[in-house]
Amino acid sequence: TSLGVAVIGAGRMGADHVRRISEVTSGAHVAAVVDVDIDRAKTVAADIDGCAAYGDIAEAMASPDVDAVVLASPGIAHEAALLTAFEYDLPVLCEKPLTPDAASALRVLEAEQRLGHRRVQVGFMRRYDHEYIKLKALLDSGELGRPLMLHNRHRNPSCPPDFTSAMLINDSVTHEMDITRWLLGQEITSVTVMRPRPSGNAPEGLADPQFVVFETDGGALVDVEIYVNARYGYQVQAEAVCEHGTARIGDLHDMLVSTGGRWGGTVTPGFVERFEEAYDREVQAWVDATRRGEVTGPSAWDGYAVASVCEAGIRAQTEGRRVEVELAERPALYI
Ligand code: ISE
Repeated sequence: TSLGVAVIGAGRMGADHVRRISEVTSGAHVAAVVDVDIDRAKTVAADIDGCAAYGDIAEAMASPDVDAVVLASPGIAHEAALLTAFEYDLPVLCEKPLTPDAASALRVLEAEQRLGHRRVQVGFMRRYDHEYIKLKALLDSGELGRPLMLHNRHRNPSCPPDFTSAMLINDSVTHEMDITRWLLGQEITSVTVMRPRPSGNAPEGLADPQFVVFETDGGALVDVEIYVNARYGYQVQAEAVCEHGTARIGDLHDMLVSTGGRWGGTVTPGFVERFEEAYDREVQAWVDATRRGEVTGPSAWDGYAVASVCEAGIRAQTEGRRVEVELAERPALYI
């Protein structure tokens, strides 16, 4: 039988997941759309046969039509929604961040442990991008030897008007925190943040771009250039430098055109387009695992670990120094 999904949050990501589950994913349907703004929920639900709209999360979760939850509300609302989902023992695909800070993420971890089984997959969709998957397979094969350094570039054409200097770290670089831990199979132990004189494209007062350095417990060094007002498009690249070779992703062009004395391809306009296939694969993998009664993919532990690295990152940014990451011990449920 088809999995009945409640999508919580009818904003950009929520509406995109509603479309995806309805049109792309197999084995699932959107049974409910939930938003504090009930009119917004109704508008999104109206396009889907048999889909209910709710203003209240618990009410939606109590519905017999709801088997699982996609959580796409703002991060600040995640903790309460996750704890409610645990009460109903529902599987949740939780958009990043798990929660906005490490203390609340730890509370979620503890609640999931009390439940006794994993229920949460965190929406770090880069792990489902075919280029990152290839890079991880190559690194895991050992063919290039030990990874020494990882260079990352993360560029957005522009940022939302309310974007702050801290958000470059905890909204954007958060993806590199997860992908670094996943690619290398190592924890990040310290963060340093440096910044050049801000770009003239950036709104007044925003420290954009920034240059972030991670150290890891495996002795690797990782840098991230984050530039959220790069204008020309959305670009995410990574290069691993290993003992016996290097591997680089994110240059993929699906067509090269030569004309007028120049050659080139196109740059994707935003993350929805760049990672479209990754999102599709992520949601399909989540639905398939859920129907088998399993939970796979990035866990609440990964969400917590990234929240801890974010905290060190924000301190490193404001205090202008290298800050060590404080990480709790990894509970047995996540080993
Ligand atoms: C946004 O929240 C994302 O998740 C995108 O993947 C990232 O590129 C962007 O910088 C963030 O603001």
